[in-house]
Amino acid sequence: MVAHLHRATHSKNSFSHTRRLNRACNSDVMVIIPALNEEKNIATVIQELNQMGYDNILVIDGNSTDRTVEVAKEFGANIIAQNGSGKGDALRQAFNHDGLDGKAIVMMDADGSMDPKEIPLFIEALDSGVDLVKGSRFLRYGHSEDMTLIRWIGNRFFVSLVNLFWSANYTDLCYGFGAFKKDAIKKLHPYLKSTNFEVETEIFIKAKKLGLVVTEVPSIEFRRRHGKSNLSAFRDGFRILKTIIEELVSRRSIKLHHR
Ligand SMILES: Nc1nc2c(ncn2[C@@H]2O[C@H](COP(=O)(O)OP(=O)(O)O)[C@@H](O)[C@H]2O)c(=O)[nH]1
Ligand SMILES: [Mg+2]
Repeated sequence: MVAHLHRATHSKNSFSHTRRLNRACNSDVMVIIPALNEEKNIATVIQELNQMGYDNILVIDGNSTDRTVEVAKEFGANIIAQNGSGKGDALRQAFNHDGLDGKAIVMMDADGSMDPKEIPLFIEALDSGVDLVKGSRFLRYGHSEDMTLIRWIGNRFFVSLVNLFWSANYTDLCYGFGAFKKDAIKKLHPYLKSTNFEVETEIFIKAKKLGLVVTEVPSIEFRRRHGKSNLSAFRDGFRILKTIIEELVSRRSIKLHHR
C-alpha cells in the first residue's frame, strides 16, 4: 500500500496498470484546483492528472500575477477567474460553478504537494457509499514532508477540538486533498462562508453537522515544488480557531435550517 501511495516508489509498470484500470471511469471525475501564482507548479500537476486519465480539470485562478493562467490553459485545463480572494473563496466559487460536473469532485492544490496517483483511493472510498473522503497525513501510510512543528501542534489541537465537539474521529483537519460526491457539494455549499485557509475546517465540521458520511484515506503531502506557502501559521491558525468557535456557537442552527 505504501508503494501504491508514494510518488517516489511507484514503478513504471504499476503506474501504467493503475492508469489503464482507472481511465475507463475517470470521465466521471472532475478535479478542482485553486491556484495563486503557481506558474512553475501547475503544468506538472495537470500533466500528472492527465497521465492518470483525469482531464476534466478546473483551475480557479486567484488573479495570479505570473503566467499561471497561460500555463494551465496551454496544458488543457479549464480556468475560471476568482472574483474575490483567498483559497476558501476560490473553493466556494468552484463549488457554485455552473460547469461543476461529474459524479465525483476532487479538490487538490496546485503546488505539487499532492499526488494525483492517490486519487483512485479517494474514488474507491466514495464508491463505497461515502459522501466525502478526506486525505489524512496522520493515518497509517500517510505522511507529510511539509509539516512545521507549529503547524503540527495547531493541527493536533484543532482536530481534537473538532472530534470532541462534533463526535468525529478525524485524524487530520487542515489538509485540502479530498473528494466529494457532487450531491454532497450541493448540500454543503450554501452553508460555507470561509474565505481563507480555514475552509477545510469549515467543510469538515459542516459535513458532520449535515450528517454527511465522511471517511479518511491516507495521503502523503510533499513539499511544494516551487515557491512559498501563502499560509501563515499564526494568522491562519487564529482564523481556524475562530471558525471552530463560531461553529460551536451556531451549533444547532444548521440542523434546524436543514430539516
Ligand atoms: N485561487 C486561489 N488559490 C489560492 C489562494 N491562496 C492559496 N491558493 C492556492 O491554494 C493552495 C494551497 O496554498 P498554499 O500556499 O500551498 O498553502 P499550504 O499548502 O497550506 O502551505 C495552492 O494551490 C495555492 O496556489 C487564493 O487566494 N486564491
Ligand atoms: Mg501547499
